[in-house]
Formats: sequence, structure tokens, C-alpha cells
Amino acid sequence: MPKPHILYILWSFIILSLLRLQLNTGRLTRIQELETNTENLKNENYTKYMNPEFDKVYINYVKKHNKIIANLLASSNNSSELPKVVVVRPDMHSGFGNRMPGIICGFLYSLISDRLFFIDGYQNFDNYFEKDFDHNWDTVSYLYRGSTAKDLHVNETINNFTLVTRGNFSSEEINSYDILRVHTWDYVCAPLSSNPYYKEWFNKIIPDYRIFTTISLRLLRLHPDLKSQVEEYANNNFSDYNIGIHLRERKTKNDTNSLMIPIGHYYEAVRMLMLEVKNKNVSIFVAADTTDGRNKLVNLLSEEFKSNNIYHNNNNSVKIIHSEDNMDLNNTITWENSGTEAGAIIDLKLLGLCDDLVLTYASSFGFLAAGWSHKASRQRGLLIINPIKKVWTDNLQVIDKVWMWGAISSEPCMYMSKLLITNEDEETTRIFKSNPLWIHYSQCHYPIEPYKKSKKS
Ligand SMILES: Nc1nc2c(ncn2[C@@H]2O[C@H](COP(=O)(O)OP(=O)(O)OP(=O)(O)O)[C@@H](O)[C@H]2O)c(=O)[nH]1
Ligand SMILES: [Mg+2]
Repeated sequence: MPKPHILYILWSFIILSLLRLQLNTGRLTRIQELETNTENLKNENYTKYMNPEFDKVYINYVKKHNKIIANLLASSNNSSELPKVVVVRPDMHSGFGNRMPGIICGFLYSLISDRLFFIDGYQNFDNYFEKDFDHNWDTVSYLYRGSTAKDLHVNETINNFTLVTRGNFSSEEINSYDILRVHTWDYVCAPLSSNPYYKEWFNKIIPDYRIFTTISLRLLRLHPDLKSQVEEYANNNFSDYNIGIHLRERKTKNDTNSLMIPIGHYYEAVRMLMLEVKNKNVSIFVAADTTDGRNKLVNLLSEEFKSNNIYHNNNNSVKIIHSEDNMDLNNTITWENSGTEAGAIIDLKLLGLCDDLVLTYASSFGFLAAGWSHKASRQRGLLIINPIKKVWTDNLQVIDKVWMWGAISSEPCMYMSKLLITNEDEETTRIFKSNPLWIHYSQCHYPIEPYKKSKKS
């Protein structure tokens, strides 16, 4: 039989080991949590975009959502009262640039109106994003069959801009609806940050007005499989300094979308940027919607930085890179666009990791890349090339109407802001313009000429 003091030593050893194990497990969980929260992408320390005030709001929302839904679905629940909700129905046939803005708007509406947030009809969402709470409308929609609903946005047909810009989402009228619905391609919620009812909230929670970035980095976290592909690509291909280009050629050929962005203009923008880059290893990352267009641009750039390098005095090494090789495949989800969903989302994230971005107003894809990024707070203005109308001429040598815009923010534009300014009453327009970003929000290609509704008094 061991002596009592040996037993004591043995017992202390077991207790200490258990304590160490618990400490380590605790630390591991915390590290894992941190990693998921900050997206451990290349140059994490530089690219971290943290907003602790919003994080608190988000974490509380997640807890609230999970608790309410668990109660609602519990077999013991016999209350007939349903939680009020915001439901976003993204247009799956359009691309990421047209799907994500509405999702971010819907979540913002749900936060300020104290409603639960759901997404309706996003096939395979879980393959691309990581979820903190179940926002699939299918989970609860059967309970809402007899419920009252109000459409806040239905593309260009219905847009309640007076409500968004200066209305109260907690009013009796709005509260009388169980469901607020959002169906849009646009970043239509931008004027909410002008709304006097919510000014204080924004000033406290998202004071820099990077609303899209703040929300998207929490709500639309990349799926770990895709995240590791992005990390691997960036680790193997990105350099000290990265310029991202988004080339968009394949626009549909109707009146409003008959837009052309000359490849040469992207090249000119990069030449301008490179004037300021010195003593660096540079990567120029080209994301494009066609293989042909991408190859043309890659060739132009390669030629520039090989034999005819006017920047050799700047002592840079330059390599031109791209990721997506499936642009000749048919995307079965989006109409008219090619490539794969995974390829597009990887291109989006990689663009977002770049130090400088050259984009075009012809595409919301690039704007999304700029906003959906930890680098959003560091990027100097995006360089945005205005598309030109195809009918003008195909001969780029005679084009003299060229616009380029260095944007002040990484927020997406709101193409319907021009409609708001043209059609809403004076007070709504005045309040919208109290927003420091109103000019930025209003710089979009579409509609080029805002159509006029009969003006309200
Ligand atoms: N992989 C990849 N896919 C792209 C790229 N550009 C466009 N696409 C594909 O084309 C789709 C374009 O749709 P959006 O993202 O909505 O962009 P948009 O140019 O505003 O499109 P519209 O508003 O419909 O004219 C994307 O979702 C992708 O599927 C690119 O650079 N890389
Ligand atoms: Mg678009």
C-alpha cells in the first residue's frame, strides 16, 4: 500500500494535468475563434479589419437569433406569436456583384428594426460561406404562411426610399408587418446611414461608414475550403505589393448594358500606378470574365514590363498572375456569365487582398471585391474606369471621352441613388445628401440617364 504522501503527490499530479489540459483546450478554442473571426489571409497583421463595436452587436444578434429560433421550433412551443423578420431574396441568376449588396442591406435592416434575418432561395449557400446562425428561410417559412408582408425593395419597381432615408422602422405602420421583404441587385440601403433615426447608431457602431465591409466580413465569411485555396494562392503568388485588376467584357447587349471597357484603359491605369511604386516585388493580379480578354491584358502588361519597361529606374520586379482558368465553362447558376461560382468567389477575395485596385463602373463585381476585404480600410481610392457605349465607335484610337475616378471609399455604389435624387421629394433628397458618402454612392454607370417618375409634391 503506497504511503499517504505518495498518494497526495499522485493526486496533485492528476489535478495539475487536468488543469493544464483544460487551459490548453480553452486556449485552442480561443485561437480557433480568433482565426475564424479575422480570416487568416496573407499579411494578416496588415489586413485585419476589426470593428469591436460592430462585433458586439453581431455576437449579440447571433445569440438572439439562435435562441429565438430554438424556442420557436421547440415541440413545447405553443405560442402563436411569430418573431418579426426581414427576408432577402437574392437573384441567383445574377452574379455575386448583384447578389451580395441586397444580403448586406437585409441584415442592416434587421439590426436597426430588431427583426430576425433570413435569406430565401440561396442554393448551396453553405458550400461557399460559413454560417454563425441558420438564416435559411426554408427553416421557418412554413410558419409564416398567413403572415403580413411589406416589400421594401423589388428591383426597380418598388423602392421605399422615403422610409429608408428618413422613416422609422419601429413605427406602428412598419411594426404591423410580420415580414419585410428585400429583393434587389443594388446597394439600396446606403441612405439608411443618412436617416436621422439611426444616425446615432451608425456614429457609434460603424462610424467610418464602411458598412458593407463591416457587415460582409462577419455575415459572409468564406467557407474554410475556399479560404484555404485563397490563402495558398496568395502565399505562392502574391508579392510585397499587389495590384488587382478586374476586367469585365461580357456585358449583355441591351440598351443600358451596351458598355465597353477598352482593355487598353486598364493597362494605362496600371502604368499610372506603377509610376509611384519603387524598389518592390510587384504582382499584378488579373481577374477577368473571359479568357480571351484576360490573355490580351496579360500580354499587354507582360510586354510593358519586359522589353519596353519605362520604369526600370524604379527598381521593381513585376510578375503578372491570374487564378481562374475555367472562364470558358458555362456557369449553370448565373445567366450569361461564365466560369464557376467557386472560381468567381476566389477571384473576388484575391482582388480584395490587393493593395491597389483597378476596376470598372461597368461591373459591381469589382466593387464587391473592394468592399469584402480586410484591406478595405487601407486601400487608397479604387481606380475606376468608366465604360463607354459600344455604339460610339469600336476604334479606341479615336476615343477622347475617357473617365477615371479615384474613389474615396471601398463601399459599393448605389446605382439607384440617381433615381432617388431625381424622383423623391426634396426633404428625402436633402437628408440623403447629408451623408458624407452620397457623391461616392451616386457614381454608377446605371442608369446613365435616370428616368423620371411623376414628381411628388
Ligand atoms: N472568376 C471570375 N468570374 C467573373 C469575373 N467577372 C465576372 N465574373 C462572373 O460573372 C458574374 C458577373 O456578375 P456580377 O458579379 O453581378 O457583376 P456585374 O458585372 O455587375 O454583372 P451585371 O450587373 O449582371 O451586369 C460573376 O458573379 C462571375 O460569375 C472575374 O473576374 N472572375
Ligand atoms: Mg451589377
